[in-house]
Amino acid sequence: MKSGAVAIIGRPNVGKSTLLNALLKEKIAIVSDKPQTTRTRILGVVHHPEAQIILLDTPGLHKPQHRLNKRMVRTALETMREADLIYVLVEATSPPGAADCLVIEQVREAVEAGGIQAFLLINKVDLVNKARVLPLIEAYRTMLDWREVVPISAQTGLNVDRLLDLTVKVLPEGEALYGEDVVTDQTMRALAADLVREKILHHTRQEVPYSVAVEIERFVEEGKLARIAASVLVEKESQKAIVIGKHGERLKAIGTEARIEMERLFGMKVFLELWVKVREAWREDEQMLTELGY
Ligand SMILES: Nc1nc2c(ncn2[C@@H]2O[C@H](COP(=O)(O)OP(=O)(O)OP(=O)(O)O)[C@@H](O)[C@H]2O)c(=O)[nH]1
Ligand SMILES: [Mg+2]
Repeated sequence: MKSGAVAIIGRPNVGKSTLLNALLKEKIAIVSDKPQTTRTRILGVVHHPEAQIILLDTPGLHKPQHRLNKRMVRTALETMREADLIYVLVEATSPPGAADCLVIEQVREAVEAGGIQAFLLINKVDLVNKARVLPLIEAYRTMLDWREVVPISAQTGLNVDRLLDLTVKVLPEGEALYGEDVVTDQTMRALAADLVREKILHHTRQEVPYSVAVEIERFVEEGKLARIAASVLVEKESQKAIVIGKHGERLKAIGTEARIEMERLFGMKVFLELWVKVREAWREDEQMLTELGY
C-alpha cells in the first residue's frame, strides 16, 4: 500500500481548511471568510482503498507582524518540509499576486532541497467562468515544476476525488501509520476551542477576529455529557464589549452555535460556559502562546 504526508500550503483565505474537510468528508478544521483563521497544523487521515494519506492543513503564509503570526508561518514552513507532497492552493478569482508568488518561492526552496513534489491546485473555480481558468493555468505553469495542475472547488467538491487518485499515484510505498478509525490527532479540547473561535470569527469583523483566542478551562466528561468551560481572550475592553454584544446576545449566539457543532462532532450532549477576558498583547506573549497551543 501507499502511505505519505501531504502539506496543504497557500496564502491566507485560499480555502486550505475547506479542502482538508472536503477530502476527509468530515469537518475537523475551522473555516471563515477572514484571513488567518487556521493557527496550527491540523492533521487529517484519509483512508483510501490503496493508501493512507496524511493531510496536514497549515496556517496561511503571510508577512508576520506579531509573535503569534511568526509561529504560524514557522509552523507552515516546517510542515511543508516534512511532507512527501505539497498542495499549493491559489484562487481562480484573481491572477497570480505578490502573496501567491511569495508562497511559490517558499515551496520552490522545499522542492529543490529534496524529494518533495508539488501539485498546483486552482481553487474556487465555481466562482469563475471556465474560460478564465485556462489563462490562469498558463500563468502559473512556468513558475514551478508542478507534478500536476488541477482546477478544483473545495466548496462544491469538484475534482476532489480526482485529486485523491492523483495523490495516491505519487505517494511512496509504506505502512499505514494510523488505525482505521483515526480521522485526526486533534484533542477534543483543541477542537472545542477552535469551534468557539470559529463562531466568534463569523460574528465579528475588522481587528476582533485577529485579537481573539480561546482557552479551555475545564473539560469534564460525565457519561454522555461534556461540561466545558472556556475563556475567550481579547486584547481590549472595547473588543470584550463587541464579543459580548448588547445584553449578552452575541456571546449567547456564539455559545449556542459552538455547542450544537460540538454535540454533533463529539456525539454527546454539551454544556458550554463562556467567559470573556481582556489579556493585553497576548499575541506577543511567548508563554501565553505556548499555553494556547500555538
Ligand atoms: N466559492 C468558494 N468558496 C470557497 C472555496 N473554498 C473555500 N472557500 C471559502 O473561502 C473562505 C476561506 O476558506 P478557508 O478554508 O478558511 O481558507 P484557508 O486557506 O484555510 O484560510 P486560513 O486558515 O486563514 O489560511 C471561506 O469563506 C470558504 O467558505 C471554493 O472552492 N469555492
Ligand atoms: Mg485555514
